[in-house]
Order: sequence, then structure tokens, then C-alpha cells
Amino acid sequence: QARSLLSRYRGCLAGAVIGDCVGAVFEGAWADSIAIVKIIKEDEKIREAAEKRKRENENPDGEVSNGEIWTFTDDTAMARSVAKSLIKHNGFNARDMARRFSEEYFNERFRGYGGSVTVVFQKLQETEYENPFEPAKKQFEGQGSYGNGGAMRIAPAGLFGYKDNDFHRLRDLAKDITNITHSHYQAIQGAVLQAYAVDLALRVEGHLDADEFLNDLIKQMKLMEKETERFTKMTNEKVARDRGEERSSASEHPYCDKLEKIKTFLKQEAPPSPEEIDEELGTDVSALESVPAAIFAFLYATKDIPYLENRNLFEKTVMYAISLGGDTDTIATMAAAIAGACYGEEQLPEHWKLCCEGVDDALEDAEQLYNLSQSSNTQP
Ligand code: R7I
Ligand code: MG
Ligand code: MG
Ligand code: MG
Repeated sequence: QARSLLSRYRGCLAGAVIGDCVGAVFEGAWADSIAIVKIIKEDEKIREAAEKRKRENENPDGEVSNGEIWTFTDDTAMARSVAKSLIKHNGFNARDMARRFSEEYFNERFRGYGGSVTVVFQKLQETEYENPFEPAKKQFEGQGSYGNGGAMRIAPAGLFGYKDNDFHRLRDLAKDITNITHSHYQAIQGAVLQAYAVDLALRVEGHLDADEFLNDLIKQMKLMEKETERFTKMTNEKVARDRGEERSSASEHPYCDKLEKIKTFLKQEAPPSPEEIDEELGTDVSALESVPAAIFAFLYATKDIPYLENRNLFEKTVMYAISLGGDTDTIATMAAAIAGACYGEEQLPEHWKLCCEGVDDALEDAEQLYNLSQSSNTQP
């Protein structure tokens, strides 16, 4: 039962890579009732590729073939930059992290980056990372991007901050890391929420209590949303006016509302349909409409899910997260990071580890973050 902390660190980062690689096959798909069947088919393909690879590796005369590989996307490209920068500096270094994000992008532009974030990389490079927070502030006419690009890469911050056991420090770290590309408060709050979910998952002992998990998240998000309440209200009213509506019906605490909705979904007799989940939680590239879906997938996976009866909780989390459709690589990577932190590396299927690109690298980063968490020289 007891999962070692090291296994949880490794499960978190390698799990995140797996969610990205497998989820990427389905990015932009619509959720439908047979989505899960398609994912099971894909899983079979990965299993076959892994078998083939093992056979070839066992045959000493055979050609060394790397076989079929499930490639990672920008989610992993950026997450590993976060991990490596935190490790190198034993803390946050804005210039170094900004440089790593940009160089990674210019080396491998094909990773499927968001539509606008590449402008930030361009400007960061042009200004030689002199003011690493400036380019992001200019995105979307000065309001900053509300994309999920901050949340998708934040898991290593959860691992790094774990030893402090201090929400405010974790919040500030996630804020800093996100601000390099995303300055919209919803992008930041989403990243903080995801980082905190990873932190909480590392601390789950024995049975996972969904209500307790959600109440912890709600407690902190309530305070964060209180700080932005007036601004949210103003923004909501402006959006309504632009639409010619007299007043806004939008919420001033949208993250807490969605976390409450997750509670309802988990309690209701009949499982929520993919349409309901898309409608109430969202499954798109914005932080607000993807982080709650990832948390929901992690919690819902503890239930009986048709077709997934014989899968462990990590597998169920990933496959169910993908079945929600929409931004599948990102929702799966976030859900998998939380699940990996909760259940440990032991639950990561061997064939996924073998065929997903970047798993070994993530395992090494996780090991180094673990070592840092064990050393006593915490930063002031
Ligand atoms: O957030 P970001 O890094 O994209 C991450 C997503 C993940 O799904 C990855 O897997 C990858 O596929 O992309 O990149 P951004 O370009 O900052 O934001 C993503 C998208 O969100 C933008 O292309 C816009 O469509 C939308 N968006 C906005 N639209 C209008 N107004 C983000 N912010 C705004 C906004 O303020
Ligand atoms: Mg991606
Ligand atoms: Mg939607
Ligand atoms: Mg995505």
C-alpha cells in the first residue's frame, strides 16, 4: 500500500509524459460514447509496439530498431524545462527558465505549441531574456493569455515545493513560472490549482477521499478568487456590454464553482455525460476549461467505468481523461501527473513507459527533484 515518495515523484513526471504522448493522438477529438473504445484500440497498438521492441532488443543479431514511438508535445517540452531549471538553480530563475522555453521551441517547433505563445518565445529571444516577464504581458492586447500553457507544465513545481509544505510558497512559485508566458489571472490560478493538486496527491495516504481533496483545493482557490473578484466582475460586465447584454451572468469565482460542480458529478447516481462535462467543466485550451476537467478525471477514475474494469487507477485516469475529448493531451497530462503523484510509478504500465518518448528523461528529472526535496538546504 505505502508508495514511497520517490516512486510518487517518478510516477508524477513520467505519468505526465505518458498522458501527453497518448493524449496527443486524440487532441481536438469530440467526446462521444465510443471514445473509450478507440482509446483501448490505441492502447493495444502500444502494447504490440512494446512487444515488438522487446523481441528485437532480445535478439542480439537483429538490427537495433527503436520501433514505433508515441511522441510528446509542447506540454512535455515545457514541463521538462521547468524541471531542469528548478534543478539547476535549486529554485526559480526567470531568465534561465525563459531561455529554456524559447530554445526548446526554436529547436523543435513541430511540438504543437499554442497559437500565440510562440510570439512570446520570439520576443524573449530577441531581447536576450533581459525582461523575462514583459513579452507575456503584451499578449492579447495586454490582458495576457488565458491558455492552459501554464498549468500543463507546472507539475515539477508541485514536486519542488513539496518539502516546504506551504501553500503560499507553492502559489508564488507557480505564479512566477506561469507569468513567463501567461499573465492572465485565470491562467495563473489554473496553474496554481494544478500545482496544488499535485502537492496534495503526494500526501494522500491510503484511501483517496474525493471530498476532502476537493475541499482542500476549494479552500485555497476561494482566497485566490477573492483577490481577483472585483477585476473578474469588471471583466465579466465588459464582456456582457460588448455582447449587448445588460448585465453579466458569469461567475466571479469560476474555479470554485467548477470544483463544487465536480463534487456534484461525483455524487450523482448516473454518470455525467461527456456533453455535460464539456458544458459544465470545459475541455478546451483555456486554463479555466481544462484544469477542473483534469482534476475531475483523476477523482472519477476511482469509480467503476465501463470497459476499464481491469485497469489500475493510473490507467483509468489517463484513459478516462482522454475520453472527455477536446484538449486531450493537456487534460490527460495534468490528470496523469496528479494520478502518478498519488499512486506512484508502480501503476505506470510497462508498455506505455517503453513506447512514450521522453519517459526516461522525466524519470531522471524526478529523481533529482526528489534528491533536492531530501536535502536540508532549503532556500531562504
Ligand atoms: O496556452 P498555450 O501555451 O497553449 C497550450 C495548448 C495546449 O493544449 C497544448 O497542448 C497546445 O496544443 O496548446 O498557448 P497560447 O497561445 O497562449 O493560448 C492558446 C490559445 O488560447 C490561443 O491560441 C487562443 O486561441 C486562446 N487564448 C485566447 N483567446 C482570446 N483571448 C488564450 N488567451 C486568449 C485571450 O485572451
Ligand atoms: Mg500539446
Ligand atoms: Mg466548451
Ligand atoms: Mg493540448
